[in-house]
Amino acid sequence: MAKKTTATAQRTTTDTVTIHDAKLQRGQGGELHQTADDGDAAVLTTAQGGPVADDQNSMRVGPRGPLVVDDFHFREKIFHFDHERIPERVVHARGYGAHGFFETYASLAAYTKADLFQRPGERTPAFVRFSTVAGNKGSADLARDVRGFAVKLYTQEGNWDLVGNNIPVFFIQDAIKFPDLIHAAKQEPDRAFPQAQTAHDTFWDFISLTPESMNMVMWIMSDRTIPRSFRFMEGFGVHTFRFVNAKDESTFVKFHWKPKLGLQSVAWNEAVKINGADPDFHRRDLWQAIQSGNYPEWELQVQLFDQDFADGFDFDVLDPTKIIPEEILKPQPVGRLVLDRMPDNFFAETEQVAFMTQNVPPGIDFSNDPLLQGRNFSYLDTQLKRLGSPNFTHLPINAPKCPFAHFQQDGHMAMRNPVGRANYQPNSFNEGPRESPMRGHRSYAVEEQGTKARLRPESFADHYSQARQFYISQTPPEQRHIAAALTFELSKVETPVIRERMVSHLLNIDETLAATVAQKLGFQSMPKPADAAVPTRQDLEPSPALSIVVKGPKRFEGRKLGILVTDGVDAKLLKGIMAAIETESAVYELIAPKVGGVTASDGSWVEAHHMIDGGPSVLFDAVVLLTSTEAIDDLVMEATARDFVADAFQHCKFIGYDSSAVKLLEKAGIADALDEGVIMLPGEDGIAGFVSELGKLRVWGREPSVKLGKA
Ligand code: HDD
Repeated sequence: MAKKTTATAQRTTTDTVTIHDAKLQRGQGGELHQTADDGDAAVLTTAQGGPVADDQNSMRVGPRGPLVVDDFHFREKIFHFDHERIPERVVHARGYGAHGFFETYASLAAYTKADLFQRPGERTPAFVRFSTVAGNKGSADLARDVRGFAVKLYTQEGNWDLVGNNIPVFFIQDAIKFPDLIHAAKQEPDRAFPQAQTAHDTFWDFISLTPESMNMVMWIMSDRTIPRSFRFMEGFGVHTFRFVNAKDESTFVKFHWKPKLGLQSVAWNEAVKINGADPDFHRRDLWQAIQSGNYPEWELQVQLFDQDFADGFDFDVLDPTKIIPEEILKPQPVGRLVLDRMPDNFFAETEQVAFMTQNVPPGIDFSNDPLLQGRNFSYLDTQLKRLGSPNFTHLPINAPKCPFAHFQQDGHMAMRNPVGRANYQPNSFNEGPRESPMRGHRSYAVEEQGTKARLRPESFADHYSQARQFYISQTPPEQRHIAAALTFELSKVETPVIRERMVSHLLNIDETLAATVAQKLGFQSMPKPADAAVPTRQDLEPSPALSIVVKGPKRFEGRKLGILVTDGVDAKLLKGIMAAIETESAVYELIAPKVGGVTASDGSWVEAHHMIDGGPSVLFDAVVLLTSTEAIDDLVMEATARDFVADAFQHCKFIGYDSSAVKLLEKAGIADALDEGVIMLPGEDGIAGFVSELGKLRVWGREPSVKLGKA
């Protein structure tokens, strides 16, 4: 006898079952269907709009027979699914975006006619996408990598895309090297690994053969490439651009985004663990902040300068591997960017958003930076490849929000089609838009001359001086992290000559750094310094603005406290800490030994966000241990609880604890090493004093003793 395998046979009992607020009901043949017939739900249709009677079972001949080809609903559903993916971005594949606005502080009419900078208080809608560069779309958030910081501003005179990074310099000086750089950085082509990592031979091979990358190398080996949150990183337009005013006068400009909450990064050992505990750490952070109304904010600052400044500056302002130190040219605040809304749909908005450096409104123009000019050529192509049609500007996320009119027509998926007879101009029918010499974009009328050739200017030849300046501008812990990062990355390089070549470059940057890395890599002798076209300048002053620690926050605002609680937790102390954290505009999450929560000393139930396994201390900026004499003996037996404390300690975090938690400090092996960052609560200055201490974020003085990142 044939087995009965239909849905009817498998589902037996009740006639109506509620699943996700929809109803399952039996059809005429007894099959179960999710149905809208007696509820508020919309009727499920095909893409052609036809109502669907059964979305659970494909059409077949008999209960165990073959499927039939006239099941158009099945065909359409599977066809569409098969085509859901579009190519991921060739770089910056993994990203996360949000909507917001840019608000102008004061008129910049003296410098630029760009409409968004004319009226104080004016708000321009914005969409921002943050990204990592090398990893594929599904890679982890805490990869050591540059972060993209791409801003689309929907101005009244067209979209302006400022497609920047969280680092103000770049690896290469000429866009023709970009494919080589990216090929070298991504997975090696034969083995397809490592994913989202530069710690491999091909990357360091290319870098060690490309001395112009050395300034960028210092930046990427610093903690800038392991940010704690998108919310706590800077953004940079990198290149020198031009402002052009109504009188057609030009001023050079560099763009900087400064996070209101200050800079913050994680430790490398922490990054590695975060990637395991929560590969979506940065996404979740942005999502949670915006959904809870803690809107991240950046100030736009501009460095403005003229040709005389450019001529007198130590380096070529067209060279994208150089900065203009803030101490030499102070950035001016000109507005703020606030992100206050997550996309409704990730694919429609974040995945399909198309940034292009060449999208500039009237009043903003390019300089002759060869990297910028090459980028202006590249970004249009990639959108066509990725989005599949020249009509990608018809997608709502890419469409301007100002009136627009042109004669571009047809093509795949044309959503907006011109009406009328004349689809060209000039025409005799007085139809369609006309150009406006007064309003339209005009490039700055710079006079150019020269011999056509493939060349690199002499003024781009100094590859080490600013790398040195960056290094000497860092605080001691930050310098240690650079040495440790270089050691780690080069330890993964299998080809000895590549390691040696890198150390020979480091010798031109800082001898102590080179010696530290060489010693850790086990060099028996030092290589010679790399040949340098220009000797490294020793006279450049340190620029404190280059340090993350110096630019850190003043308060714990915007950060997250992890509170480990057990049954019997002191209810009053816990409530006091939670209230103080809220007053600080920070957030907390509770971690308990079991899923669910704990019963506090006053008998109240305290709901926990995580069990210890799911809420390791790497997910928090500081931690508190609140337990009880009844619960502590069980707690210390949990390896995850001991790791929670030991990790927080070795990552130099502040740890608050109550007297019952002393045993946990002992079992975690830190009881003998307590310092000013491990604070018994409520503490001498009360809970408010403890929370104020948290604003320092890390006890860097502890680091040498725990040997975190000590190269
Ligand atoms: Fe690029 C994407 C930033 C050099 C070619 N780039 C891309 C994104 C950012 C940057 C943030 C992601 C945009 C998004 O979120 O969709 N790129 C930079 C910066 C550079 C830079 C700051 C140097 C200062 N890029 C650069 C060069 C080239 C490209 C020299 C090619 C000659 N970049 C691309 C691209 C991408 C891209 C292939 C991939 C996806 C996309 O454009 O939309 O065209």
